[in-house]
Amino acid sequence: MSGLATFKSACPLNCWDSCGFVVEVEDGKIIKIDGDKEHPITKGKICGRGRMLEARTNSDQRILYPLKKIDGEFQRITWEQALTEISAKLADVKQKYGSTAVLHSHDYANGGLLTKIPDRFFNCFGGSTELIGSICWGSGIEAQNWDFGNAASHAPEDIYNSKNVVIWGRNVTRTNMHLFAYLQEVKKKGVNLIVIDPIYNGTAKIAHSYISITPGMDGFLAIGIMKEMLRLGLQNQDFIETYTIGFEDLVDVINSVSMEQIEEITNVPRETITNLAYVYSDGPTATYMGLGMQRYANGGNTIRLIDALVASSGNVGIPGGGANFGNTQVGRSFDSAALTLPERKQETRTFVMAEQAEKILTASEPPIKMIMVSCGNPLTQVPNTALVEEAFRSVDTVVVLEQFMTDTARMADYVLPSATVFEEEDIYYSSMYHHFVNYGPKLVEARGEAKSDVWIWTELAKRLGFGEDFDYTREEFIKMGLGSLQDEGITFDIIKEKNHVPLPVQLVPWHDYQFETRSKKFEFTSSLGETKGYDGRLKISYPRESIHSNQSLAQKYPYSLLTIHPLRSNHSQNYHLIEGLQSVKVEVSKDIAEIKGLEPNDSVKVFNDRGEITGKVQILKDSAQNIVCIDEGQWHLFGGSVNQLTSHEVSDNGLGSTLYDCLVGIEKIDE
Ligand SMILES: Nc1nc2c(c(=O)[nH]1)N[C@H]1C(S)=C(S)[C@@H](COP(=O)(O)OP(=O)(O)OC[C@H]3O[C@@H](n4cnc5c(=O)[nH]c(N)nc54)[C@H](O)[C@@H]3O)O[C@H]1N2
Ligand SMILES: Nc1nc2c(c(=O)[nH]1)N[C@H]1C(S)=C(S)[C@@H](COP(=O)(O)OP(=O)(O)OC[C@H]3O[C@@H](n4cnc5c(=O)[nH]c(N)nc54)[C@H](O)[C@@H]3O)O[C@H]1N2
Ligand code: SF4
Ligand SMILES: [Mo]
Repeated sequence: MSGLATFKSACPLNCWDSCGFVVEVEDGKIIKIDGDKEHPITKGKICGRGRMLEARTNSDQRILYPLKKIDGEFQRITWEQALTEISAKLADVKQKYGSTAVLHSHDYANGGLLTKIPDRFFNCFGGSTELIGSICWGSGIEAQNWDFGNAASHAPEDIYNSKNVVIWGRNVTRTNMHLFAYLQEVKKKGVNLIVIDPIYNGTAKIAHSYISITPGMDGFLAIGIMKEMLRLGLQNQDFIETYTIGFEDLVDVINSVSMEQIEEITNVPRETITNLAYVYSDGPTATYMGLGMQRYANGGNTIRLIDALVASSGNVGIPGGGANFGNTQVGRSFDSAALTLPERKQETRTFVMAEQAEKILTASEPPIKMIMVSCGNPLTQVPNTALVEEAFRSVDTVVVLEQFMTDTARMADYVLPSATVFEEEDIYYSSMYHHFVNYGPKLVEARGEAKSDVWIWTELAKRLGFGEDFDYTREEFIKMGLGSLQDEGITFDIIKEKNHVPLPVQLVPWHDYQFETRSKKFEFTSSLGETKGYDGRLKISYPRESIHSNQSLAQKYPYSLLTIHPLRSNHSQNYHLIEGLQSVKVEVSKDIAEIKGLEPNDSVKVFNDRGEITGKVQILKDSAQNIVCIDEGQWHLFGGSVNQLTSHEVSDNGLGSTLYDCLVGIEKIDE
């Protein structure tokens, strides 16, 4: 390609918004990224993380050649050597220990359909140790599977039908900018906007009410609202009687706790709770949950109690309502099985994602002998960094497919250079918010010797004797994944032509009240939970690290550490590229600043039994008490990941993390 040209493309980042792009290319180089005004949801607006993909492609820090660590130093090797050695190691491990001695460690850093290809690779390999659940949203998705049978959100425009909107623990201005645009719009039209969050964030600024809450206690607030609803007779009795099961179990829970206890535990005044009962009964009321509040030991139960509130107030299945958490109907539109060939695996073992380090260290039959990492940076992002590091170091061979020398890549034995979004063709979507799939063409050649992940898995497959399973072009793979969507007119050609195409999902989920649970009803008491060996009832439950559940720990470490998502980086992806991000910022609530005598820019250490991190103080304008907040994603080079402090214990329904369920101490230090 020569000269200047513009093309439509798509953001690949793991984000609520899945934006449409317009990309300028000059002489084979990405020059600029902007929003596609014709995208029906994202409407020409994109965030700085999207724009930074230009720097991520052109940066001189990109990894451009295959690397092998020899005597502790990385040396450039040829692709032939890398692929031959890695495939020989895979074959050897499989032969000696079985294929489950290989772990595929990944997250969801790229929203392209073809990021499912490694699953095809490992299935055809005969199986592997797979990660299940998610440190991101595992407990909430599992909770909604228990309640509704699936996690589905209303289409973005459905917010126009709402009378009230409750933003419950979602940091919309930072993480979900197009929802923020809708909020600004509906607010002008008179919608009542409420924010419930321990931190007074950007969204709280435009809300009619900001309700600060003690972290991890949202389930109690939901119980309080339902208690007031029942006292005042405001619940939707018709919906409860016709379309739900288990309400009587919920009533037992509601009756087991007093309003005084709820006020004390949540630190939300009774009057506010009563007002919320009216808000929920005088709908339609849309609830947009974030992922923060389910990263606690009681996170699944918390989301289930909020679902229960939304359901018992009659806000399920109606325009303008909804218990919006994730939107997995989007991802489920695709034919994953055709792409990943699950029937090909002969053996399998699963580790819950949050627990991968502990499992690596304790696995014996077989032990983990090799780890392949793609689309993830576990040494920074997975909780309990010290344990993750110990686990990864204990394994004979670690191979990382990467674009940059991340903390994880740095400790690998082989690093394979991966192409970036504009260097390969794919289609992109997010199962978090809207239901449009976007087209992303190949716009430039991959730099240096970087290759697409699909190419890397294909070359390894050929050397391991199952090359025929990979003997397809990218286009053929994409068509495979489109599956029956093609019969509904959603073909690859149409996606290419239109750039963004709506998937056939329910725009108002559950409008027919046909739930996907076993009873086909909304389940206050979950049969799926029971099938999995849990008590399927809702319950009273606390975070693992709180004054209510562990008094001595709370005396030793009195402050709640929230480790929320950074504004200018998707997780760890931009810290090395933006100078202003290369230090640790420790935000503290005013009460802590007062007690500890902290001023802005003071140096502090934040610590608990798992680790310690140092940084510079900023004081939160408004928040719940006893809050310390450090953005996640920081690199070891610039002060280190806050996950040095977080716990790898899983949440109550087993598939999520407890990243925010973390008590710490804080002290001023001399610099
Ligand atoms: N800028 C930016 N945007 C992103 C990302 C990013 O890294 N950077 N990552 C993307 C990804 S992968 C995800 S999962 C989403 C996450 O999107 P969000 O869910 O919006 O983000 P989080 O940072 O997880 O936390 C959200 C909010 O939860 C609040 N919170 C924490 N604990 C509690 C609690 O106990 N109760 C209540 N009510 N609130 C609580 C925090 O104060 C914060 O305001 O963002 C996506 N968008
Ligand atoms: N303390 C704390 N920890 C957290 C969170 C938190 O809120 N607090 N949030 C959690 C959440 S919500 C999430 S989703 C996870 C995210 O965890 P990760 O997905 O591991 O985080 P990223 O920093 O996005 O790292 C992804 C890496 O994948 C690489 N990458 C991007 N695209 C590709 C590709 O196409 N191929 C390959 N091979 N590599 C690619 C990037 O260069 C980057 O280094 O972190 C979790 N960790
Ligand atoms: S990171 Fe999210 S908001 Fe930003 S451009 Fe990408 S999809 Fe849009
Ligand atoms: Mo996430």
